[in-house]
Amino acid sequence: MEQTLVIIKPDGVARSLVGEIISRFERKGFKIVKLKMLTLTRQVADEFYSPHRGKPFFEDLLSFIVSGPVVAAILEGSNAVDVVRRMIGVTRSFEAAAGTIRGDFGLGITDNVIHASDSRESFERESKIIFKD
Ligand code: FUP
Repeated sequence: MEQTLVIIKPDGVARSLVGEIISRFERKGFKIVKLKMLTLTRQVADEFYSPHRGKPFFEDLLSFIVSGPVVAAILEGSNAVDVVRRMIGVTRSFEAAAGTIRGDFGLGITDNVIHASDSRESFERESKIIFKD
């Protein structure tokens, strides 16, 4: 069965959306395999977002993701990567479709409520960084 990683970002946690968001994944049929709250260090954040190094928004992205606790989960279910990406909506929350997590709960780009792995390869890389154990 396929797995994917989601991270409820500092804005989602600060706005008390953790239960709502996790509940959506449970109701959809995903199994929660791992779940934890943590605050990323700058070093871990830099590694996590390394594919974006050098982009104009990289510094703002790092500052934002370390600004407060996040909730990370590994979800398991059929076609988890693609299904969860559809459930979160497009990057720019103000353009995300109603019914998606970003579409229903956000307006921002950097502060867009949730991260989800965009491929099996990203999941393998990202989950090793976030769940080191
Ligand atoms: P996504 O896969 O939808 O999370 O989006 P990307 O991988 O393209 O971008 C990763 C993160 O960088 C986004 F969640 C938000 C941030 N970002 C910006 O802050 N500005 C941009 O112009 C693009 C992305």
